[in-house]
Formats: sequence, structure tokens, C-alpha cells
Amino acid sequence: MKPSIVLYKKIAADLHERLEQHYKVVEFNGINDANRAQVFEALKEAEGLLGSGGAINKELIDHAPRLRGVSTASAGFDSFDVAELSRRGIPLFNAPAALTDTVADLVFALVLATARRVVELSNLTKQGEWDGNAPTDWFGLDVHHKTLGIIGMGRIGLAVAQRAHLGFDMPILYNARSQHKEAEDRFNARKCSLDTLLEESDFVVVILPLSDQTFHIIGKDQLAKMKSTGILISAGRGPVIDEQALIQALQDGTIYGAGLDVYEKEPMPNDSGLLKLPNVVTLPHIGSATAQTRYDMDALAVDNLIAALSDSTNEFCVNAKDLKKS
Ligand code: 8YV
Repeated sequence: MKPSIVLYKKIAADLHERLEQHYKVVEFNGINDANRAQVFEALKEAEGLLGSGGAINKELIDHAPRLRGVSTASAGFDSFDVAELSRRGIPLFNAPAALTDTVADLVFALVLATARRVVELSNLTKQGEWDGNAPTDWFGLDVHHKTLGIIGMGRIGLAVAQRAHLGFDMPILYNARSQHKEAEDRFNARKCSLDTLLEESDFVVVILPLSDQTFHIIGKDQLAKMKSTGILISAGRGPVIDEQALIQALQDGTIYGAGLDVYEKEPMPNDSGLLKLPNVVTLPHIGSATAQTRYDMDALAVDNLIAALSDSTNEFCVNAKDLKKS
């Protein structure tokens, strides 16, 4: 008999078939209050779990006594109880390699859109406000040759540095736990303290995973250190920035603007103060959202689940070091 797995996201037909060659697939479209009881029922037999994010907490894991491998079609895994999975010896795999360039492209879309006020001025043009000249109060800021600071030099940070260096000839600062030799050698990136990065950068790109250490790493005090012409870009996880402090800083001119793809609460509440500000570009968490990349993320997640359930591993196992051997 084929082992049973729970699949809690829609994936392309060919990937689905690939799973079915190996497993009995019980499929759900997400996990929510309406289907939770059925998901829990299916988990009784499941040896594998594959989806994207979602609250994979202790309660859910408790319903899956036979679970041997978990795979998420996402880079982030902050919504997983990794400690509990590790305690039970269950490997968790993520899929970061598939989305690096696509997210870095979007970071640059936010850099350009915010500095050159692309969305705001596009809207004014559509509203018939353009009389043939660009008035001085429509002027924006240059991007090329400006200093770009990257907080979190992982795969995406490196791809942002590549675009900044090769495309826009920007000096690059970065703040990270360890030295990133490739970023330094290939893109002249310079490691510095968070304060120095905030003070010296024209663009501050925050591309950090969410953890107890990164929660609200950018708050009132950090925003106050930025240049008044500085622009903050956030495309990793929303709660690393104190959103109320950011709204205040954007309102009172502490910083020039912000380009955001992620928020403290998603979806963003309709009454969020961010929505009223002209100097913010808000996107609905679409960093990895191209058809090709989402397919590639799912394909990698399928490969990873197959690896996990055949007791093999690879670089995408996030808790390899902490797995309790049974
Ligand atoms: C997607 C992400 O929103 O990979 C992540 O961690 O945040 C994004 O790529 C997520 O994968 C949902 O499909």
C-alpha cells in the first residue's frame, strides 16, 4: 500500500501526478476552520504533509502520529512549530532556492516605484492631472549611485546586491549575523552595524525571516536614524517592522517613503494607516508570485517531500541539526 500524505495546496497536474506515483494523496485547499476536522482526520494516517505556510502548530502535529516528513512550498517557515517537529524527529523542508531572483526583482520594483513615485504619478496621470509639464512637486529621487543597505544577507539579499551593484552602480552596505564573502567579493558589499547601515543608506532593504530575534527589529528608534530622504523596503516578513512606528515616520517626514510587500497583519486591514499615505507603495505579498516561480516552488517542495519520506535529506531541511533521533 502506498503511504498516505496530506496535500493542503493546489499544485499543477503534473506535480500532482508525481506525488500520486508514490503516495495516496488526500488533498485540501488550505487549512481553515471549515475543513480543519477533515484535515485532522486525514492526518491520522498521513506520513507526509505538503503545502505552503499555514499554522502547522502542535495541535495539528498531535493529530498526525505517523508523520515522517513536512515540506513547505515557501521560503518562510515561521508559522511552523519547528521545535515540536524536531522533538518528534520529523524533518521540515522549505523551498527558498526557487524564488530568490523573483523576489529580488520585486524588491527593485519597490525601490524604483517608491523613489520615482511611479504609482502615485501614474494615478495622477490617469486622473487627467498632467498638463504637459512635470511640476517640481512631482519630482522624485535618483536610484543609481545611491547607497543601498541590506538587512539580512541571505539568498535574496545577495540577489538584491547583484542588481544594485551591476544594474545601478550602488555602494552596498549590509547587516547580517555573519560575513558574506560572496557579497563582498562580487558586489563590493560592506558589512556594518545596523546603526551605521540605517544612518548611511539611501535605501534600506529589510529581507529577514521572522523570529523572536527579528520581531520589530525596525522600530521608532531605528527609523529615526535613517536619512529624511531615506526609503525603507520590506519584502520578507511584515512583523520585523513596527508598522505603527513606520506610519508615524512616514507621516511626519522622518523618512521619505516606503515600499512594502509584507505587513504585520495579512491581509492588511482596510483601515490601515498605510493606505492613506501617498509616499508608500503597498503590494499584496506578491514577492514570489509569478506563474513560473510558484510552479518551481511547488516542484521543489514535491522533491523535498519525496526526499523526506525516503529518509534522504538535502540543503533545504531546516531542522536537520535539531532532529531528535528515535
Ligand atoms: C509566498 C513567501 O507568499 O516563500 C515565502 O515565504 O512569503 C512567499 O513566497 C508564500 O510562499 C505563499 O505561497
